[in-house]
Amino acid sequence: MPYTIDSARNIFPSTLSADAVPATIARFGQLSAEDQLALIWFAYLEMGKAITIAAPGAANMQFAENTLNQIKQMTPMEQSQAMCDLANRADTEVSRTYATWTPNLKLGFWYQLGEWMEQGLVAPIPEGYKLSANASAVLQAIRSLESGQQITVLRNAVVDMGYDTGKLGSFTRVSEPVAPPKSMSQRTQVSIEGVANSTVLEYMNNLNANDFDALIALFTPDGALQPPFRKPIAGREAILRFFKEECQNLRLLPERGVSEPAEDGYTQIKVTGKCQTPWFGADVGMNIAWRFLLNPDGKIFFVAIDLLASPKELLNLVR
Ligand code: 45D
Repeated sequence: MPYTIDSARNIFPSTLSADAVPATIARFGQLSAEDQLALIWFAYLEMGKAITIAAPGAANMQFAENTLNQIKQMTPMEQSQAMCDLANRADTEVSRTYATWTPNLKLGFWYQLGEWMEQGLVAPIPEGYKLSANASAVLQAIRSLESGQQITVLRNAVVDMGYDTGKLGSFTRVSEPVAPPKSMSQRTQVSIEGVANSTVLEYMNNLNANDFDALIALFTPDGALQPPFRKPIAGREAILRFFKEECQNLRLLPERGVSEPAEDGYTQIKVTGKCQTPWFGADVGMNIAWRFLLNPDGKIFFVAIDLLASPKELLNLVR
């Protein structure tokens, strides 16, 4: 029986992903907007002691600028309300605009608000704000996660805010500009212990070079990519858009892997290693698995990227 995207999702089923992340996000989502904002602010401050977040580039910020200035000009009460409205996914002008942004623009927007809150230009979380018991428990759960899982929880909290795009009707997505790929002389080549497959190596090298056109050519037209804790993104057009919107300047550091024949002349390859986001650079190495299913022509029919449960999983290469 030939593979479907659904059946492909089950290759290397013993891979343990970080279930604590979706579990924590689900608990977070049950809290009041005030608790959500305060909790994530406390978590953000605590993490900031150990890791440094990179300021977003100006090209990135220009799209959020109008909304940021609009908030800066509000009274402190209105500012707090606008932030709660975002967490509540309320139907407001700011929440509607926010909803049209890619994750990086949303993160950049909050980065700027955080700076302003610290500088006293935007209403801070009230001093001595007391978290509810549930919120304290969620904060404790976040503290116990490894840093790669912590920043994933934070990113998800930010991405989930704003008005529901499903209720927006037709709208234009707003994303940061796509920089040209790295020049050939600037590119690096990965090597992966146990894997010499050229498609997999080119996948890593092209993604590291932001060469999304060469990268998408490695996929079958009906291929799919499944990011951590998300449904598969299917088809070259959708995957290419995802690369341009969410994958600039990632650093993939694959370490080892295993390659074996699968049904119908397909090949399944699992690779483990680290991945760095431009937001935190080498401060945070996320433990990652890539689970590839290549068709008989060596094209990528499916690849899942999993955030691993623990560093121990980096050594789990069994079927
Ligand atoms: O006042 O092979 C709050 C793919 C509210 C592609 C805030 C991949 C309160 C294929 C929000 C707290 C992409 C899938 C303020 C690989 C408040 C592929 C501000 C994987 C001020 C490998 C909060 C890539 C702020 C991966 C500013 C796994 C929070 C990428 C900022 C993972 C949080 C990237 C930030 C991650 C989090 C990035 C910047 C997890 C960034 C996280």
